[in-house]
Amino acid sequence: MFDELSSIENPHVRSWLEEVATLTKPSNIHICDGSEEEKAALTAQALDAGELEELNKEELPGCVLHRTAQNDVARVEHLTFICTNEEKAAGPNNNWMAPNEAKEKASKIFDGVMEGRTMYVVPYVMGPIGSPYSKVGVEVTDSIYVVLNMRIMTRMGSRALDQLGPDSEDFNRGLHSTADRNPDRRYIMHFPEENTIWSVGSGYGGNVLLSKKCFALRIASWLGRKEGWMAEHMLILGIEDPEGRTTYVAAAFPSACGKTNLAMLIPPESMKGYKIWTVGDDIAWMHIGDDGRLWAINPENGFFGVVPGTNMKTNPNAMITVQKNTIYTNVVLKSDGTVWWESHDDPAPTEGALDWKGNPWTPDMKEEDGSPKKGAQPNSRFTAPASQCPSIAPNWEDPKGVPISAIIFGGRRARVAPLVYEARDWQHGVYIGATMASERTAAQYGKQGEVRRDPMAMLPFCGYNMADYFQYWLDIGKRIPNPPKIFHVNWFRTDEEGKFLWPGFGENLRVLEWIVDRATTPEKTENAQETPIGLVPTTSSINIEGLETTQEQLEDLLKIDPKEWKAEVESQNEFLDKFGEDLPKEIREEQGKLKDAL
Ligand code: OXD
Ligand code: MN
Repeated sequence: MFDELSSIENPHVRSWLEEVATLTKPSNIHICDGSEEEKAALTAQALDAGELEELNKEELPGCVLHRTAQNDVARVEHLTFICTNEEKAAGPNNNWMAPNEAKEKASKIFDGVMEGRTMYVVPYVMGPIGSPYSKVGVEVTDSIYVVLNMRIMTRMGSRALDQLGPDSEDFNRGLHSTADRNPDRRYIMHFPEENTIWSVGSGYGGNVLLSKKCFALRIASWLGRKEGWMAEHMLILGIEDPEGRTTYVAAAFPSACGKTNLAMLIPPESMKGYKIWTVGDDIAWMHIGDDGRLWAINPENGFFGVVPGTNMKTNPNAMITVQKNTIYTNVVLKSDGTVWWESHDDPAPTEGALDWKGNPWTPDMKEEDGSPKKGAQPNSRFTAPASQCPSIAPNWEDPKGVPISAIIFGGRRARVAPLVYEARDWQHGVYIGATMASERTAAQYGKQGEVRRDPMAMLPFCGYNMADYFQYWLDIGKRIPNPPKIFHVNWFRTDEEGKFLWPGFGENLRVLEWIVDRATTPEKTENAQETPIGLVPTTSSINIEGLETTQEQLEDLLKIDPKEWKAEVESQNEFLDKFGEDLPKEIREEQGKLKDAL
């Protein structure tokens, strides 16, 4: 029926594509091969259509700008659904819709949605080509912007169909249409029982690059539990010490808490001989290796990073990464064809610039409420190839991944959580991850000081009942003969006046140094002390030489205030109680131990 599809050998892929084409009724079908010629042709077409704008060829070779619709600039958690047969499988942490109801609802929007348009078929691999831990997906979309982003974020094209093989059914089926971008007809639906995703009505990355949050986290977390591995919202980095030994850690922080910056950290002057190797900045897929350790791959091929706040101080490696072959979304366009955003190293353009909406913009402009009018959308993004990052690990595409010695959880807390502490054991670590939280600050969104629980940074991304997810963490911990040590960090602790106590950025390596020391030399005991919340560094074991941080400030950074912690334990219940009887008893057990110790 669809001649273009006859070149696809795998009958399961072909019949699913026929089904999708029958529903969406495209005028053309294009099967992406991933070639340079294809990229050039699609880019030219998008430039012609005004979907992309070319940037300054000398300053930013191979870079383009895209502007989304103004009502379509972020992930939409309230329109994101887990569609399982049983409602309980989705849990109180997800919106649920019955699969039949979801398909009926979305089919009405998908019906004929590609009439007069081209349906792009994007086969892709998550993970290094040929890795036993990689997985194949096929995304169908009517957006060239999506195709070009997927080309950076995944290993896309013919090689994905080669990796899948002629008759495997093990691939993610992702259907996307930008449709009319009407928020009332926007749905991000996941069918984990069918390894399927339907996304309609949005053109924003997190909703439409189905490989990323939808497949690599929501669906993959489900598959991982079924198949005995873990899909986590974690960066992966290697810390090479002056002796040339590299230790790998994985770290989970809520969105917009600096994962990309930490993944690309540049050691401070005072720590010569150290080097940070970036393996991934957002997602880790982890398996138990033959040697009994936990091994991680980065399933992605690029970075989809938040732009504002990125500069030569916060993240020089990211700045270098985005100088070529990068898709910028919703940033300021300067008159010379280069780009700008809030807190860029260069001063704001005073003439001839266009804001993210495409309107003339100058930095003195004000919103109706008198606040400064931002030129770049606060969630504006860069999409850039990971291979361009100066700190990319030489082994980042090793099919077996890298061995993880430590898992680090973190949040943004003005008080309560110390700079760093270590879990006594895996079960205690799961409790620390399960009760992870971040405060919204004035500079962020929502009510200042409000605490949002975001267990393992997976609250928006866990594709099933989080009570079962905690249980899975507890269970898999017992199956890892040599599990990573678990830590918690907080770079954001403030003093009485609200000033940050810790310098952050490159200096965070001083904390990583302690973590590595703890994780790799368990026989050492003099560098940590037992407290009710876990093991906290002794004040002499965090190196503050050369910092302005005083010994008193370090003591404040490491202080455990029993009063604050008692309130913290109580406040955890508001979240934990949601899971009722399903919450693993071990979580309550750890909570009880903490309460008693306080
Ligand atoms: C992201 C997120 O885009 O976590 O990585 O929201
Ligand atoms: Mn993320």
